[in-house]
Amino acid sequence: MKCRRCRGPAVIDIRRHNAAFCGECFVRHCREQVRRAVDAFEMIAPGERVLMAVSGGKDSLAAWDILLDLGYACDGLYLGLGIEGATAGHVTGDGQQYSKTSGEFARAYAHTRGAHLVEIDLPGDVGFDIPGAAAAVRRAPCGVCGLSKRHLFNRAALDGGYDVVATGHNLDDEAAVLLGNVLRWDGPYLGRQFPVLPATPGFVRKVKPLVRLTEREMAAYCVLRGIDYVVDECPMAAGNRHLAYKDLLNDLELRSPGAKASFLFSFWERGWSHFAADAEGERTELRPCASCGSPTPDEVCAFCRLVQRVG
Ligand code: Q46
Ligand code: ZN
Repeated sequence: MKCRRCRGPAVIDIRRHNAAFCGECFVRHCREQVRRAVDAFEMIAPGERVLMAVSGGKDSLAAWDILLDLGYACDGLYLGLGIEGATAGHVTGDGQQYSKTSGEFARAYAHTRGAHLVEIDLPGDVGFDIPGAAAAVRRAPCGVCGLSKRHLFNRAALDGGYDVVATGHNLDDEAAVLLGNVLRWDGPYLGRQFPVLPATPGFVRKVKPLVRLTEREMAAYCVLRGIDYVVDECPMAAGNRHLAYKDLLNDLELRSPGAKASFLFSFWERGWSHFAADAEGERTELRPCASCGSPTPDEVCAFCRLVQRVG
């Protein structure tokens, strides 16, 4: 197996591109894929400040590394979720240290790279952890977690004067979400599934620079670049429907290399625009949350309601 670019010995092959790469050329290839995604979807304009949401996992640390190498002014944001075994039944022995360990990886990367990491600790700064809040409001942990992340990422970006929040969602994540949305033909969700969500009053732009790269490629990238990351999945993800969709898509990809990328990118090229109006139609009058001031259709925003109910 030879590298497509330099003809040296290859270390990774990518069947959907029908190509193999040596370590150095693979790192270049990953940067190129991010550059193409950023350009094609107009994710980041020159001079804008980016806040990269890092979990300590491979995807977000790789994305941060690549954005820095591409020359973007990009700080990291780590949100401590307090997933350390607070609720019996959800968390296994291995998962008890999840948030602690993932925070250490995020800090270690920032330190070696000399990059700035903004930190928010849910238990310390807001007063609850994800397992505890989920139990208190009798909702699935991932629902409570997603709501908290959306709110706090946006707040941190506004407070810090950032133009864009970037997240580490990769091609596998997006294809799995798309499959779920298509199985239900969920118009509003399909209309909102795009690599860029434009800024609206009170909300900064949100972008997904890794949409052209897979999980496997991001793991290889981190190994080749010497980036240490938390290998365990979040213990709350077990039983998550998206994991089943990922397995299905991986089976399909084995039989038909390129099927996953084609499913996702054809949707953005030809399908998405048909649903954009569904997402628009959902938008109602917004007013400032009585508690935090974020735009919301209700008296108090969903996050502040959560804080009130749990507190
Ligand atoms: S961190 Fe949060 Fe994920 Fe863990 S609790 Fe669920 S949503 S699985 S990306
Ligand atoms: Zn090469």
